[in-house]
Amino acid sequence: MNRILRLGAIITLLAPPMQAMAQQTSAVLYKNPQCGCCEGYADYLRDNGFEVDVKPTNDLAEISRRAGVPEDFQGCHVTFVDGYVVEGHVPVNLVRKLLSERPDIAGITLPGMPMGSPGMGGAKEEPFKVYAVGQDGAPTVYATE
Ligand SMILES: [Cu+2]
Repeated sequence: MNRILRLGAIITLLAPPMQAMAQQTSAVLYKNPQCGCCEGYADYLRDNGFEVDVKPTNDLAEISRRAGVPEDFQGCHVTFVDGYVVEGHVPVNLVRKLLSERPDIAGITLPGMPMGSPGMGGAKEEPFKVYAVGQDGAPTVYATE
């Protein structure tokens, strides 16, 4: 009896961390069928512990626009993660910041395909300007790095 109780206590203690370890943050990434750097970004997220479902589509601009990312601020792929939209080659520390702080915005975007950004390759030429989208009014700078 005593032993069973103790075993129960051990299982109760162990259960929450084991669950947390098993739960990866899952993401859905839409990309143009031909886009290679988009696959690079999906792999980058996977390397950083995300579970990524890649969905090729020819309606990328429309999906992004509907998610709250204006045309001028779009990247080459759009990722939906934990209730937010993450557009383009956004560095993962900013994705984590977004998901932990949970601001009242639709998400963040790194417009275009800046050289040296995650999944793009090449040498970084200038600081990455990541914008917050889906608030009232135009996108604002979320972070520069
Ligand atoms: Cu790209």
